[in-house]
Amino acid sequence: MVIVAAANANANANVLKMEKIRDDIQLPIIDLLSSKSNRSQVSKQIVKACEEYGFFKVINHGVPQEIITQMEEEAHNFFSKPGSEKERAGPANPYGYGCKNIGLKGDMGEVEYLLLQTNSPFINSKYYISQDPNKFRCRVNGYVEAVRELACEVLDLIGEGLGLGLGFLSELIRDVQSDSVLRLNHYPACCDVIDKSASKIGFGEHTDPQILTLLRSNGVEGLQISLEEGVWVPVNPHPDSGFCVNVGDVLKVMTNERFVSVKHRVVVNSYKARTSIAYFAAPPLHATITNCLPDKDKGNPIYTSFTWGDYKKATYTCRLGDTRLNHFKFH
Ligand code: GA4
Repeated sequence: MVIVAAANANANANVLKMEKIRDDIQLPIIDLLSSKSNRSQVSKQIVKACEEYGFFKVINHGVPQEIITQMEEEAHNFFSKPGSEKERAGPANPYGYGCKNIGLKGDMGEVEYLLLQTNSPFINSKYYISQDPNKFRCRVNGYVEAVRELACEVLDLIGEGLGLGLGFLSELIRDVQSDSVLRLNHYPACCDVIDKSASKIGFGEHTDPQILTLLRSNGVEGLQISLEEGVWVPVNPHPDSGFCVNVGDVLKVMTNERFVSVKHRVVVNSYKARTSIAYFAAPPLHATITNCLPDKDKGNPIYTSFTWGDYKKATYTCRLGDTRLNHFKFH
């Protein structure tokens, strides 16, 4: 374990606090190929990972490499454009291009990004996003369809492990009105970081509001998760080019806190730029979010019922690092 004095995870604050870095903890790796022969075992492994870490990696995920490569190429082409051209796709309000500003409440980080709605086929076809908007749109749609399938498979395995009805969770994101989002992030290499421990914050600590997140990176480290306050576990990119999957706040509520949605952040400490692509699987705005565990496991509900639209609105009125779910707790 390494102890470092680091800038507060909130990139706006100039506070130094002691942090512990645990690089001895490894996230569970789930081989989805083995679910073909032993589905119930894999579903148990995933449920356990969601309970203990809220994070896990998947390999043999079935998303074709060609689709991934094409999406990565589009991300690379976009971030290589001159700033003035990228700015034309902004501001991210909440969709579009953003540089350093995160959300609507003044959070900042060493990141530029493109936030795309996945259920609106026309919004991603602007020429300032790509010289060839049709190709861009096709590739984004191809990637979104493939990762949605993967998210559905993971949610079906979770549903089986929890004893929920067939397709109960996955149909929320298969819905044509699903409010899922695709995010392309680019963390430029921070050459002014001399001391490796004095990390700059690329994206400050937060939980993801949605159901499930599927993340890929270009193999450059930076993602860290916090399993306990002030302790950060680096998530090293998997050599088998897998996806990192994490539980969002909505799934935490639906499982009445049996699953954890864990705070994570990205630090910029490398001479190599990090690019990542995140798919945030969300329900339709009108979907009601409530404890959905079978009666025998239900327990006393911790949260009030709310719609995804209510919760999304609340997330945008909060700062990045706020524990937004507290507003929806029974007192
Ligand atoms: C975190 C997860 C997703 O990246 C995101 C982010 C969103 C944004 O960047 O616009 C938020 C953040 C995220 C949570 C709190 C609010 C909203 C920035 C922010 C300060 C797209 C999302 O859905 O919530």
